[in-house]
Amino acid sequence: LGQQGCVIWFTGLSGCGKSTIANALDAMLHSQGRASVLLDGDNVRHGLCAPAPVLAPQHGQAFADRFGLGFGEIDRQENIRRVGSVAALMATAGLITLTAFVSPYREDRDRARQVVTAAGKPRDFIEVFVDTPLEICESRDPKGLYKKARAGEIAHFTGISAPYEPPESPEIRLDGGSGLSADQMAQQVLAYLQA
Ligand code: GGZ
Repeated sequence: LGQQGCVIWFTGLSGCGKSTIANALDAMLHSQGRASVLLDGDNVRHGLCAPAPVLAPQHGQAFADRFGLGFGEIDRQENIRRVGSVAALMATAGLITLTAFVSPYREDRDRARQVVTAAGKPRDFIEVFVDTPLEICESRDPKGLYKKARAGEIAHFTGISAPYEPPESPEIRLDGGSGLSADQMAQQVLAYLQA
């Protein structure tokens, strides 16, 4: 009865393709009648982890300074902690939970893995490293963020002025430099899930 939940944790640089691949996988799962949900920077960072400028009008500066998240190391740590915790709850409820965050720190991803597997089984956390070379991500630059980061207009930008720690043993590594489409890479993840 029902389906077993799990967390499929995408990690990689800004512009590596993780959101696009996760969206494609989400659509494939839906078309198979499976209950899935996608958490990514675009939805979570405007709500659960809204930044200080968003929170300040409603809650005041003191509240925003305490709970609003940016991109410094501690802020990312807290972003990933919240996402890991919510993802564990969703997986426990039976959802195939896809998360697409840069999640640059190994320790934070490992902690998310612990939270998810403590609530379920070891195989419930599937780390997917979208391994796209920085030069490719930077050449895409859909939001012009790399350009701004190079110009020093954005601080702590992953790959430019902040670190990215690649996973050492992800369940799945997708080669973002291979020329495969997002759909093809989503298929690779789907094949893993089906196996
Ligand atoms: C990295 C940043 C930054 C900095 C804004 N560094 O390409 P995008 O735009 O859509 O994806 C990036 C997103 C990263 O948010 P996450 O919540 O995934 O980050 S983390 O997991 O590290 O907490 C990028 C945009 O936000 N962005 N400033 N300084 N990416």
